[in-house]
Amino acid sequence: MLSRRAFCKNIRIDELDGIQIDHPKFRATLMLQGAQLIQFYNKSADQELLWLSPDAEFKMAQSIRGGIPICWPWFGNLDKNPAKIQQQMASTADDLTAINSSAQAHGFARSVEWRLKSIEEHCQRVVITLSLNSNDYPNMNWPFKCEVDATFVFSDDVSLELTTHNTDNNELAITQALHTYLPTENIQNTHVFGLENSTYIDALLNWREKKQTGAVRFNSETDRLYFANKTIRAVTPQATTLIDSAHSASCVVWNPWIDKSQRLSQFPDNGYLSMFCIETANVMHDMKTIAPGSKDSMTLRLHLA
Ligand code: TA6
Repeated sequence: MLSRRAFCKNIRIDELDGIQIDHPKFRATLMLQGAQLIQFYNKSADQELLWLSPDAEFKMAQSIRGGIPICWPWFGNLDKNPAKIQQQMASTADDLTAINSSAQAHGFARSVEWRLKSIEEHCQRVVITLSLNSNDYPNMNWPFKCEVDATFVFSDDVSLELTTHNTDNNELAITQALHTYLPTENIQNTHVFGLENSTYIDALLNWREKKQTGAVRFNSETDRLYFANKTIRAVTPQATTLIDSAHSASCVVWNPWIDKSQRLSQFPDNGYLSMFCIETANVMHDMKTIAPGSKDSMTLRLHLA
């Protein structure tokens, strides 16, 4: 772990280690488990760009509710993924049934500890890379050798580049998402622009395909996989956040609303009023197939308008 640096210091919250960065432009908290950014505060704008559940727990092998969980090497429930993703995990139909029932939602990267690969501190920005490799998850019956890097560039804004390096001799298929939790002072006065006229799969309507008309608004449980790759503008009463992505042509929009809020772990019953998720992704047919020895990246940039 780090020795004391200009802006970065080691922290521990309950069972988990992390890095706290206090820079003239921003403050951020990055946990080693899951390479999970749980807080980013823009000092000049006096704005928190991420939402962290007030009931968040910091326990080994359990994803933290909030910030930007990294969903990898699959998104959501394995059995809702393309056949290629599922078949990588199992050679027979029986194995597949067994795997689908036991595989954790959103993959395992968010519940294992990543290693600190590098830190660069500059007067205008701080760059931190955490990495995960096959030796870090031996008991996840993930049959591939690969190295994953999560590179964060912090300044007035924050970018995250997730790079998968296939170091195996076989082709690797993944789905993935940066499951970004955003804050709002009023979910019913929150609008998401940039997805107009795009196609989406509605996970609450039997995964039926639909078309978005106008801005996305929230007045009930919302769980949609959009296929679009434009800048997304999330407008809340307190701020407008721009979400730019690269090498991603899909994005998940989610709010649990009342009933699901009561079933979710680490989530207050009224949590749905103060958060929503816009998840930069490669899901469904936007999955990535990586040849042996090749690399593939997906990038997210969060900034205030
Ligand atoms: O991204 C939306 C979603 O797949 C929802 O269906 C909901 O399950 C959410 O992710 C949170 O999942 P988690 O496993 O973090 O509770």
